[in-house]
Amino acid sequence: MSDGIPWSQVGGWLWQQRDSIAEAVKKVLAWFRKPDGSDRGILILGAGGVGKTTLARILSGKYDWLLDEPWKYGESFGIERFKLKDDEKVQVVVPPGQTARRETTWTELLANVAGGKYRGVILVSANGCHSIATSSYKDHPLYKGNKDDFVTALVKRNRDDEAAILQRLTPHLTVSNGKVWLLTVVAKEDLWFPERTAAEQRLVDELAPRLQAAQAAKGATNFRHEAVAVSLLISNIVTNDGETLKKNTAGYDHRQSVESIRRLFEVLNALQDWEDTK
Ligand SMILES: Nc1nc2c(ncn2[C@@H]2O[C@H](COP(=O)(O)OP(=O)(O)OP(=O)(O)O)[C@@H](O)[C@H]2O)c(=O)[nH]1
Ligand SMILES: [Mg+2]
Repeated sequence: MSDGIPWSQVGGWLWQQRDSIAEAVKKVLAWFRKPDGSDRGILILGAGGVGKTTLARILSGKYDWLLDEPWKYGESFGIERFKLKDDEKVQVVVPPGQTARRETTWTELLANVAGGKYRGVILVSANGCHSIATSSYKDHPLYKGNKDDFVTALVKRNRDDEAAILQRLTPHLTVSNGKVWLLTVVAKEDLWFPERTAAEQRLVDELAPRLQAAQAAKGATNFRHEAVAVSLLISNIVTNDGETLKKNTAGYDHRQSVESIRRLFEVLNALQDWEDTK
């Protein structure tokens, strides 16, 4: 083990993390429910196959990151609303991310961001490692005869799309009414961990000018941004036919994944505290 934890203790260690994260999930659920005079929910936005539904399932306590199998990617077709059983007004709203499905759902949701309907927006990206729901990669329009070239082209197109989504979202935050936070989640760290320095730089370059505009317009009391890299689960990117497009990083283990989820919850708790500051 990398940092001196013997294998024999890993099971126990993971179990403890499970307990502490289960507590954090409870806290987040209570936060969603908190009556603050409004029914403002949380919007999760991002391209197709980045992990939005996965994240919403973790946040709403529907997915157990240690016990449940990572499921095969299936694109979402309509807006998913993760209602709390005992308070249907409080919602985590997740529109589908595939380009063809955006136009019918995103316009109104973005107008709602500007209208102050959400307490926060979680923008999910994956450093270009989006899942695809294609049978074989050879059927994909970007495939031109070579698999490596295809994966490179796909990752590049995905990164451009991530930048375009950020560009589309931020003006709505800048003009929005009231207090709002933005949490940038870069998911699938297990797939791009060796490229983390470049990934962080790209994020800073793309975010900085857009955040400055929102911060200047709204001020620190009304706008807050946080960013976190996370591995919600560990898995390869595979096509529906089972072809592997990108392998998870050798040596990236459950301990790192669970640590990243715990960091995510720490950030969410910090955002919750910030909401209460005047
Ligand atoms: N390796 C890895 N896979 C992940 C991670 N998070 C989610 N996945 C997988 O990525 C795939 C896509 O996840 P979803 O949550 O369904 O993606 P989505 O953003 O909701 O996609 P759309 O519904 O099309 O907008 C699933 O197969 C997940 O199991 C992660 O952190 N690491
Ligand atoms: Mg989905």
